[in-house]
Parts: sequence; structure tokens; C-alpha cells
Amino acid sequence: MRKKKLVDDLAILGGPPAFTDELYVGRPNIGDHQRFLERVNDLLGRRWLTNNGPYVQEFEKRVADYVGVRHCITMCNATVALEIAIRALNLTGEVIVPSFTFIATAHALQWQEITPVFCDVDPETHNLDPRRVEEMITPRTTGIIGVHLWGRGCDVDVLSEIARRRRLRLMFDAAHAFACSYKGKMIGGFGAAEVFSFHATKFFNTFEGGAVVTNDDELATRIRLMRNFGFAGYDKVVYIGTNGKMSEVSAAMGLTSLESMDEFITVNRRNYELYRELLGGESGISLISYGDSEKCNYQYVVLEVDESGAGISRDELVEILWAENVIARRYFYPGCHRMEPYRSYFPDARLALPITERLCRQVLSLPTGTSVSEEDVRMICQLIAFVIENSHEVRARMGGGEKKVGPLPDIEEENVFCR
Ligand code: T4K
Repeated sequence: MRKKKLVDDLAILGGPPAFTDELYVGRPNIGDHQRFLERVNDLLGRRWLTNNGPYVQEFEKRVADYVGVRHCITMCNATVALEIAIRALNLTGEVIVPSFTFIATAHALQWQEITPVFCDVDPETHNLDPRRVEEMITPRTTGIIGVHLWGRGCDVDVLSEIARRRRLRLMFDAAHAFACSYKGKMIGGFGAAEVFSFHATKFFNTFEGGAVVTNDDELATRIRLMRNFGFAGYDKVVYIGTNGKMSEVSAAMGLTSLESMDEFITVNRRNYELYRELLGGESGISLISYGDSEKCNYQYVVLEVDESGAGISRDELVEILWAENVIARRYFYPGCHRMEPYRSYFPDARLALPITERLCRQVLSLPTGTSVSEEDVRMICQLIAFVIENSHEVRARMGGGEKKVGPLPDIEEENVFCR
């Protein structure tokens, strides 16, 4: 690792990169290799590889117990889990969702020809703003999908009250929120159903994977049927279904990840707190906070970069960091409403999404997880501080360097295509 003393030392201006190897957001945390391999040996010996095998059943029970829900139905990934939950809840017409989320939240609806109606988020929590939700309800609305972004709980109480009063179904995309709580209760038990992602890039992974969790017995039965083509026994199909099954090797990984989960969270928290301490005083930079009273997985270290205070834009900072081999990510730029097919379907959606638009310009996720050391965090923070301290000169000199992130289209320019 190389510290920067002069602006010329920045890799984007021709200096050597701070890190020789790339640092990622989403590098998988991996538990005990030996334990995992033992389980793989086991399942190979059993010749039971998928279709609700013993590891899947054990993993489902462990997750349900951990979260404190009656049912956990594992899936091959969270996108299919969302699709199945949406279908099992009979959502149709329009469903209110945030645009400031991963595209899977919207696609899971549109894939079934249900219209995602994009709603703005709260500037503090980055989650659905309940006041805006109420305004988006039309006679075609059948449901609301809240996303517990970065693992921070949505305003569940108010959303539940709106859903009850307006007779809408409420479910949550909890892809980021495994092992997190809201008002002291584990996320997973809210709304009609919640969906976790166990994708490799999540702090807790099953390679690919996800789950629907619910306390509703009847809904759980339907979801189980839908996950397995609608089979209710040999040669008997009672429902339209698909193939959403988790494999045994994924469940083996999940069981192994569960054994190391506390350690993953401890490392994430250490990194998060170090970032917070070291970036706390930087002008124009604010790190999202996680309430001390809640359980949290700390898997995302999320900055908001205010150009007027930092002297540099989020996108300039990304280019500088990438050149240094710090692969920071602009999750969830440019917002679902600016991606196809939604930008064509709803060319004016941005007008109702001022907070989402601002966050899409300002938010940046930094590397963390068990592959990122305290020394790495210190170096990344030193880099950011150096860039802000010298922002005037850095900015003036930028433009000639080789850009590793490729062109970062300006949102205003993109508006041309949105009209
Ligand atoms: N809802 C929400 C709110 C979500 O955030 C997501 C997924 C979903 C639903 C759907 O869940 P799944 O169907 O995926 O279970 C990643 C993940 O693929 C995605 O799961 C995640 N959210 C999203 C936030 O991030 P990308 O396009 O950023 O992935 P990628 O390939 O760029 O990987 C991120 C970084 O991780 C890379 O820079 C390198 C590193 N990496 C990745 C993999 C796969 C590794 O070091 N090793 C690996 O094996 O979407």
C-alpha cells in the first residue's frame, strides 16, 4: 500500500495505485472451509443433491428459528423468491416500490406484468417515505413492497397502518437485512412475507440463494408448492409453479456461513466504525448511520458525497478510487426509473422522485467484509481525505487520466432520452 503525498501520486494522474490488488464491495465472506467440505462430502455420499434435501430442511429450520418466524422457504435466489412471493400474494395491477433499490425489486413485478409504481424515499433512511406512498395509491394498487435498504428497517409501523387502512398487501424485500432488527424485533416477521438474499456478495451467502420467510401457514404452503412446479406429491400438480429450489450444496454453504455469522458481523462492524471515525470530520462526506439500539449486519458502508462541501463529485471520487484499485460502487445508480424498460414506460417518473435523484448522484458504497483489513480501511480513508483536502487541484488536473470506470453519464444529459 502506498500513501499519497503529492497530487501527482494519485493513480488517476499517473502515480502507482494505492493497492496492488483490487478491493471490492461484496467480496464473499467464507466460513470454515473444512466444515463446508465435510458437508459437501456428506451430500455427495448421500447422493441427494437438490429437491428439498436434508441440508435444505436443516438450513430452513435454523433460519426460521434465528429470525423467529414460523416458516422459511429457501430459494435458488432472492429474485425468484420475490417473484414467487408476489405471485403467492396475488398481487396484480400496480404495486408501490422504491426506485432506489436493486433492479430485481422492480423486475420481479414487471416480469409478471405487474406495474411497479416508483415512490420516493426518506432522505435519512433511504427507505420508502410513507407520506409519498399514500399519494401513489390508485384504484389499481394491490400492494406495497418496502425494501430495508442497507439492512435498515423501513418504517414498518406506518406502512402496515397504510396497508391495513387501504386494504393493500404489504411485503418486504429484505435482501440486505438478514440478521437485522427493527424496533428490537428481527426483520423477517413483518408484513405478509419478507425475502432475504443469500447471494455471494451478501455478508452471509449460500453462493446463490434466498428465502421467503412468513408467519402465514397458508401462504407458506402455497409458496412451497410454487417453488416446486406446483407438485403436491408424485404425479400430482395442484398449482402453477416454477423451479425456485435451493440446492444441497448451497444449503451446506448456508449452514457453514451460519456458524461464522457473528464473526462476519464483528468484522463488518469494526470496519464500519473505523470508516466512521476516520471520515467523520471530512467536509461534504456523510456516512449513513445504523441505530445503536438495533441489530445490524453492517454489510454496507454507504457514503453520501455532497459536491459543494467535498469540492469533488461522487463520480469523480469513484474514478479516483477505481484507479487506486478501490472498487467502490454507485449502488443504486441511476435508479430503477432510469433503467429499461421503466425509463421508456415512465419518462417523467423522476419528477416525483427528487430524493431518489439526489441519492443516485451522491451515494457510494465502500469495500468492507472479511477480506478488508483495518489497514485497508485506514488507507481508503486517507485517500478520500487527501482528495478532499486537495480537491481544487485534483479536479483541475483530472481529465487526462485513464478512466477505469468508463464514461459516467451525467443524469442531466440522460434526461434527453427520458423525455
Ligand atoms: N433486492 C435487493 C435490494 C438486492 O440488493 C438484490 C441483490 C436482490 C433483491 C436480488 O437478490 P439475488 O437474486 O441476487 O439473490 C450484486 C449482486 O449480484 C446482487 O445480489 C445484489 N443485490 C446487488 C446489490 O449486488 P452486482 O451487479 O453489483 O454484482 P457484481 O458481480 O458486480 O459483484 C459485486 C462485487 O463483488 C464485484 O465487484 C466483485 C465481488 N465479487 C462478486 C462475486 C459474485 C466477488 O469478489 N466474488 C464473487 O463471487 O450485483
